[in-house]
Amino acid sequence: MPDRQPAELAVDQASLAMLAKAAAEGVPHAFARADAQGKSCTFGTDGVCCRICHMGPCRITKKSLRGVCGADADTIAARNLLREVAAGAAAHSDHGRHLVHLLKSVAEGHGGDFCLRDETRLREAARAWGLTEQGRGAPEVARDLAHLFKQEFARQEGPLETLKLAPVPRQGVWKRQGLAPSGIDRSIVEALHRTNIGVDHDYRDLIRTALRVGLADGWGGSMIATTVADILFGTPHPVRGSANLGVLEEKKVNVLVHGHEPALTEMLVVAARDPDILAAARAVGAEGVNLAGICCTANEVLMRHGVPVAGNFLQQELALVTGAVEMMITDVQCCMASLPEVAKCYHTLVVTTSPMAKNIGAEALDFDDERALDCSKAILRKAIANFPRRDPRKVSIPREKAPLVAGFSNETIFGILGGTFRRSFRPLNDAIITGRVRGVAGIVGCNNARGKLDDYHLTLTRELIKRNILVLQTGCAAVACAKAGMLTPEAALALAGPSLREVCEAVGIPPVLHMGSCVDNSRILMAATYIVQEGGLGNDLSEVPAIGVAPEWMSEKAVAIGHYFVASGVDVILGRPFHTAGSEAVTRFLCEELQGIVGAKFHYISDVKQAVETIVAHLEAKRDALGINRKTERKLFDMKDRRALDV
Ligand code: SF4
Ligand code: MSK
Repeated sequence: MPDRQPAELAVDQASLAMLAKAAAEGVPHAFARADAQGKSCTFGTDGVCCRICHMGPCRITKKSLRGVCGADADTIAARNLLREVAAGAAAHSDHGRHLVHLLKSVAEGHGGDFCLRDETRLREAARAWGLTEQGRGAPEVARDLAHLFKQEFARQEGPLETLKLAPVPRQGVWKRQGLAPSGIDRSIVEALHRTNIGVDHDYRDLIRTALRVGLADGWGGSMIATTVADILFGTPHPVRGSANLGVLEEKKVNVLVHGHEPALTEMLVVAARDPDILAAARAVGAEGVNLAGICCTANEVLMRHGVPVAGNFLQQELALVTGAVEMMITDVQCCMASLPEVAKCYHTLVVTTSPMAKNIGAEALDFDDERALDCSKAILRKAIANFPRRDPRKVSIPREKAPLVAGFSNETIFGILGGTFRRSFRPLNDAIITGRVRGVAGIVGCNNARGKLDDYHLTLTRELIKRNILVLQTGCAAVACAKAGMLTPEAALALAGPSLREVCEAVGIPPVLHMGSCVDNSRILMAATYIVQEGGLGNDLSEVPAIGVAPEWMSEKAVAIGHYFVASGVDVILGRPFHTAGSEAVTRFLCEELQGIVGAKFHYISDVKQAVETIVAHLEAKRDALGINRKTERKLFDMKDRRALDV
């Protein structure tokens, strides 16, 4: 059991109750394992342990300043960081690739139960990527778009087409600095090549490569994943939902979806409402099937269907501790290896549906895109058959669940701000220019078992909206705020500063906007781009009063996200540092010198108060540079002035 006191582990009562239950029932979990790990090895934390070849592992110490091959702390720390970025970019981008394959299948008429749900988004995307769509059928356009996207993965020469979505001056920075990536796959492969023993030893070059790979993720793989998901499953619009472990239902068959890929889950949503499935549930004494989610698969189906969210990353085991989950369906990314072990303490079945994400103790189920609905029904029938095995003595579902509003895609924000016929970001730009909104903060990323679940996310979000800063969120950060009730317009407006509240009430948006899953950080890139394109707030992303924050991050994907934000000209605050402390040069390059290369840099800030001060100072400095903080004197015109007007 954890060494830390319960109050040091989590903020929300539901998690604390399940941690207490787990302790009483001897169920393992991440918080206890984090404490059992003890203090992390400083060679690893400092990034100066190298396992790249078998003359090592080598560790850099005061006595031994180089590894066997001669690599020093700077090379080793930068190589390790680049490998993390490559792995994170690979995860997001492979997710995008799977969706592109599905788009192609649907366009060619063998996508089974899937369809092109959002033709408007399809045509907009086709135009954005320079394809002709007018006068052509949707399947034909979709086939061409799928082909173009596949080429983006395979491209061997020239920059990614998708970079053209960025503001032109930013494209110029990438070109001048040699940061524009070619094919997504090629960028990742090159990163692995460069970090082999005996290749790239210049930490500056390695970090520049990390920025390039990050761009291949953010503007490439992730952008493609978001776009195709919208085309296939629908672009999100505001939708009501609820979050926290209290969404589980005592009288229903509880099925949790967990991971990141939305395709199967889309069909599970349909299958869970099927009359045959409901009848099967009733036949075993349940009142129905309750589908809920964990992590970003949850965010995907929340954004599109209002499916309730049971929790974020660190609640995946705690959800099973309720004893009320018949089945957890995992796909890819962030699904803990421990799930089958926790499930064994109850009656829960853990199944995997991705051929690349198997787990000992979990049943691997086939999921065939062409028979998606049938597969989904078969999976649900298995969960239903497990309901009679539930042990009522072990069931305890926390009462906590909070209402929320999610679904803020850019397409929706355009509509809300400008109306159907004059879709525009103008009201937001005007609010920033007049100072009623001081700027925009994207608060994103994971939970980390080394810290206190949700604490940094919630404190930071509260403090920023109080200071009239609009907050955009994705991933587990958004779920943290959802659980705290901060994703309802009413609650968040009550916490917002007076001028932010006034703007939000006038245009009809909440001060904290849930924009989706972790691949949907691409939506935040595009939001910043639309602000630039709307005019009045600079010509490049680096001029916009905006900042990215990953308070409780843990995943390599977050490392990649940080790099594409910074490479796009947006500063990033990390609540815990990268593993680079063993190299002053690498840390200085990331946290100071990148400013001169891409116009943005990283900040390592573990103290939330300091983060708030840094964010406010950063946004105000951007405002000063734009000249929008200057007070212009109001002059009342008299008749003489009016006559002098040359109209
Ligand atoms: Fe050691 Fe160099 Fe091999 Fe790394 S690459 S393990 S530093 S010899
Ligand atoms: S799920 S990557 S813990 S945000 Fe996207 Fe959450 Fe981070 Fe996984």
